[in-house]
Amino acid sequence: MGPQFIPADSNDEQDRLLNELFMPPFRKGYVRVGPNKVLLPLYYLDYAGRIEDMEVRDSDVWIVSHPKAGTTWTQEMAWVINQDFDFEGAKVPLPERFPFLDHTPLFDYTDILPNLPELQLPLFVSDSVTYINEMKSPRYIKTHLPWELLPKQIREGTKKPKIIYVARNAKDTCVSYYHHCKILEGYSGSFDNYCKLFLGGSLCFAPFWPHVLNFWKRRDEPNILFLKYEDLKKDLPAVIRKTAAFLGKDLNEEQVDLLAEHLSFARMKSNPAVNYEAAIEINRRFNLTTADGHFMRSGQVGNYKEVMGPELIAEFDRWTQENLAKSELTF
Ligand code: PPS
Repeated sequence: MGPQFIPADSNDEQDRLLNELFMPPFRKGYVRVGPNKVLLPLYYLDYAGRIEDMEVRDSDVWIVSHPKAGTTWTQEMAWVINQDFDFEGAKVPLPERFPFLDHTPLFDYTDILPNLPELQLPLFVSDSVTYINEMKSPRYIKTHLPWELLPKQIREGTKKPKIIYVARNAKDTCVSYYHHCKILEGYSGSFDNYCKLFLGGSLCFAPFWPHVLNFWKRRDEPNILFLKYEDLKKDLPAVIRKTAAFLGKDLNEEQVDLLAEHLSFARMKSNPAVNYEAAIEINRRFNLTTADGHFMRSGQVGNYKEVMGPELIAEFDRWTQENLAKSELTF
C-alpha cells in the first residue's frame, strides 16, 4: 500500500495555476502525498505501492536530489568512481546504466502511445520500477523522491545502500527547473508564475526545503553522503576525493584529474551519454513539448541574477533564511 494523498484540484491559486499551466499530454492531474504534501503526478499512484515495497540491495548506489540540484553531475561522478574508471562503459546512456526510479510515474503515455505507434519506449522509460528490479548488482538508482517516499527498507534501515544526496541553492534550482519543465515536462506558463509554484510547494517533488532538510539531518549516517552543487563548482577534485572515500575507493591524483576533466561542464555538455539531447529530440519530434533549450544549460552558480529581479530575490532569500534558521546549512 502507498502513502496517503489528496488530489491537487482545489480552487486555490496554486492548484489553479498548476492545472492551467502544467498539463501536457502526458499529465492527467496531480496529487499531494504524505504528511509533507509532496506534489506528484496522478500517475505516481500507480507506482507508489511498488516503490514503497521494492527490494533494496545493500550494494545499491542511490543518488537522491530535488530536481536540478546537480543530479546528473553527481550520478556520472559516482558511477565512474564505483565502476573503477570504466570510461568505455560510461558511453552507455546514463538513464540506462543509472536509471531514474520515478521516471515512469512522471510521464503517463497510456493515452498517447496508441496514437503514436512510432514512439518506442525502452523499459527504463515505460516501467522504470521493473527495469530497476531486474538490474544486476551493483545497481545505480536515481530518484527525486523525498526521504519519506523512499522504499520502506531504506526508511526503516533494514537495507543500507550507499545514498548520495545533492542539494543546490533554491534560486538557481528554481531557474534551472523552470527551463527543464519547459523543454522536457510541458510547462506553458511564465517564469513569475513558475516561481509562485516553486515557493508554494506546487511543483513535482516539492516542497523544496523539507526535501533538503530531511537529508541534511541524516548527513552523518554512515551510508549517507550530503553534497552541494556549489561545492562541486568550487572544488570538484575535493568532492571527487570525498565521494571516492565514501564509496570505499582509493584514487590517485592522476585519476582525480582525469575524472575532473571528464566531469567538466564543457565535456558533459558535449557527451551524448549524459546530455539528454536525445530525450529533448523525442519530445520535439512527437510534439510533446514545444520549447527550445538544452539540458546542459548554464552550469553556473548565481545564474538566477540574470532572470530574477530584486524583489523576487529578496522573497527567495527571506524564505531561505526562515527555512534554514534552525539548521547549520548554508548556501
Ligand atoms: S535533473 O533533471 O533533475 O536530473 O537535473 P540535474 O542533473 O539535477 O541538474 C541539471 C543542472 O546541473 C547542471 N550541470 C552541471 N553544472 C556544472 N557542471 C557540470 N558538469 C554539470 N552537469 C550538469 C546543468 O547545466 C543544470 O543546471 P543549469 O543551471 O540549468 O545549467
